[in-house]
Amino acid sequence: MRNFTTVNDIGNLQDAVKEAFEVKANHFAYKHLGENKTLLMIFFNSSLRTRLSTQKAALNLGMNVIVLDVNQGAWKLETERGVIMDGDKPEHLLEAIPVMGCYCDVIGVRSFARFESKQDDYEEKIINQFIKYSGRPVFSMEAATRHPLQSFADLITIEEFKTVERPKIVMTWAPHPKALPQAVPNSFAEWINATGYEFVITHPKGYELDPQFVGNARVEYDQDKALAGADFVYAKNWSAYADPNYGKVLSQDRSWTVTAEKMALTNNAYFMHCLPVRRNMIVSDDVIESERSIVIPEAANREISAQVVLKRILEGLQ
Ligand code: AN0
Ligand code: CP
Repeated sequence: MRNFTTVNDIGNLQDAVKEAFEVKANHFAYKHLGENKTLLMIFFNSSLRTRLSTQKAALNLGMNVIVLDVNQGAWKLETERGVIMDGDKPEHLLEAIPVMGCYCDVIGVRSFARFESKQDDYEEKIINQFIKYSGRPVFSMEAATRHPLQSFADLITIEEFKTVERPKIVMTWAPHPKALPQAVPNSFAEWINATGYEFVITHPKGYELDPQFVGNARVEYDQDKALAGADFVYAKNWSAYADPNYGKVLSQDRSWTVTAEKMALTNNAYFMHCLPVRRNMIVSDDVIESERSIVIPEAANREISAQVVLKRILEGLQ
């Protein structure tokens, strides 16, 4: 594997999940693969899980790790070409990227949607420049439109907990006070569509996702109907995708919060969320604390998804 930004980069999903279970059974089986190789993790945005789990995965593989928080201590970066740089940004991404590439073997990038230009976000302008100009394999730690390490961990978790061959998975929008990217729901949809499981997406009108991610999923505007018989409930907030409201919060309707009443409509479903989660906005305290909440094993699997991806990238470098 060279770069990892979408489900297409992972190849056969069953093989990837099998490899994940092997890695999980023995975290240190490949501890020499990363010897004398350096991972550089670049964060344009905050992170708890991605930061820790990806570092841990790299350490399990024997890699050295450097972490750069671009907004804390590095020069502010201009990202547009042609700008007269007389403002507050002393360095251009077009120098910064190849320079960063000089000091490492593999690069992970976190760069959320900025909501300044839908076209720039959906063309993945930032991470694609890393791929083009760094000279190194690049993987997404959540880019503008996708969060594939999260979706891979979500799939591993579903495979661990499912009790039927073809579970019903419901992804529900839930309210949040601030505008969040569509990356997590886009990516989750892309990965679940690739499994062929029964998949329903539910959200208020106006929160339709990009059709390329919705794919063959059933869209149901009535949350109660969507939840009926669900085996897994995947909650997430996202901002509007459709024009003219791209990146806007259209509703904070708390009747969409995942409560015990809502979970009672399901087939005793497991509750999932990528975290961080705002309690009593997205999900009630009792649901996230319940026995059916698998948010912690889901987060634990972030180490596994990152390790499979890093392992495959390192194998490509041998
Ligand atoms: C981010 C998002 O919704 O994309 C990261 C989730 C992993 N969430 C927040 O900014 C709260
Ligand atoms: N789920 C996830 O990516 O969490 P962080 O934003 O804390 O990395």
